[in-house]
Amino acid sequence: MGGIFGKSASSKHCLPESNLEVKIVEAIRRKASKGSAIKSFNSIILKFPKIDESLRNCKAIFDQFDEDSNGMIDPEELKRCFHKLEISCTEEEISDLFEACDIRENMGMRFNEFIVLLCLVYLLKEPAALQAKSGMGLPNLEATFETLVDAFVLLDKNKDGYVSKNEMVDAINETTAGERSSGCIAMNRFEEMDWDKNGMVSFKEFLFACTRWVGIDDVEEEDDDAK
Ligand SMILES: [Ca+2]
Ligand SMILES: [Ca+2]
Ligand SMILES: [Ca+2]
Repeated sequence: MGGIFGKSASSKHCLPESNLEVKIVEAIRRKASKGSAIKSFNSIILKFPKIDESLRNCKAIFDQFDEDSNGMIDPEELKRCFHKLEISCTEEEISDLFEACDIRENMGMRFNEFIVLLCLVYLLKEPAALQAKSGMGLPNLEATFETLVDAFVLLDKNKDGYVSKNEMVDAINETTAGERSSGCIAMNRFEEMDWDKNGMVSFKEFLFACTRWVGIDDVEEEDDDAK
């Protein structure tokens, strides 16, 4: 799929890696042009307990769509999920999203991968399809996604759709003394967030980091990987 031009050996440096990545960056920039509802890094930190709770509540949704209860949402289950939530995506969009979020590459969405995927859908679909109806019909979750997008937009000071190390440092410098420890933690984790080590944190990388911070990815981390 999409392999018409083959892969030029070493050109993947700062270039967006896929169509989906391009769309995500565009959507983030669009949001950025409207400004962030969040004004400070402190308030992001303060919102974490609420984000945590909301994402955990999402487990029920995950379980509902994991029809065979194997702990993963496979491509077919995902299609039915989108249908049920009235998310209109083309087959290609669904498989792009799936591929982007299936970081273990086992053709199944784990809970944390599913959350990231839904949040990307929220971001990408928001202007057109979703707002017309009552969103995904998951108001709490959507509010959380909005917070996550706002948080990212706040960090992305130059509005290029990525968070650089300098932007992270700036955000931390803006925190008040009392919050500095949290800021330092965020700083230490910048490297860990930036998986592909290109010096930029993409929105997807940021989302996966958020699921790690609230501890969602260790819920069922170890149990059935070995099969
Ligand atoms: Ca399943
Ligand atoms: Ca930036
Ligand atoms: Ca990166």
